[in-house]
Amino acid sequence: MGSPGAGKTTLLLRLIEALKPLRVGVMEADVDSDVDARAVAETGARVIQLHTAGLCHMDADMTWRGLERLKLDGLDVVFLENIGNLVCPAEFEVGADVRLVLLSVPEGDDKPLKYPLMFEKSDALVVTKLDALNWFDFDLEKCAGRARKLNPMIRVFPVSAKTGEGMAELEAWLRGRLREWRGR
Ligand SMILES: Nc1nc2c(ncn2[C@@H]2O[C@H](COP(=O)(O)OP(=O)(O)OP(=O)(O)O)[C@@H](O)[C@H]2O)c(=O)[nH]1
Ligand SMILES: [Mg+2]
Repeated sequence: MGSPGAGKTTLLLRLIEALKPLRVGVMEADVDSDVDARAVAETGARVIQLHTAGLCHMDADMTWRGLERLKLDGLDVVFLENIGNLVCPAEFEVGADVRLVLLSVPEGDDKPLKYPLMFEKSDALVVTKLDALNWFDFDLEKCAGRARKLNPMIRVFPVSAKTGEGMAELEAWLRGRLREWRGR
């Protein structure tokens, strides 16, 4: 989850490579177009594009139907990229085991104050576009503190999909979550 342009698809492209040999499936949800699904398809990952007919979020039923279309055989993990929006996607359960919210440096460190539900409902805050930190007044500590005040359990991962900074920590955490899930 995250605003339009926060870097969701770009991060996914990185994760698909980083998580190999795990086989990743992707469901791209958008109001229109299939540009994100096309970008993901170039990696060789199995991907489907979902259209929400103008809705600003996915819900559990739409996700379930998407999974039926994607087909789970041979996949180890499925990512759902929700509609770009910091409000609605937090309000609807999609049945995900792990929820990530992406907040990019140019958006500003005040977003947990303005869109609290998103940060309350997420397991991890991924601060993206870390390579842009020198050009914006983004205070990482303040941002993380604001998110933790809303959700003391939230994990914070500052990353740059461009330079790869911070990606190893996020990848390790995701692998750990997957192992936990398999051990259930
Ligand atoms: N500098 C920099 N740019 C990035 C980074 N990650 C993504 N971008 C750029 O940010 C823009 C938006 O990235 P996307 O991955 O399309 O964002 P998105 O969240 O999937 O956008 P929507 O699907 O439209 O909601 C693109 O121009 C990316 O190249 C990063 O780590 N650093
Ligand atoms: Mg996208």
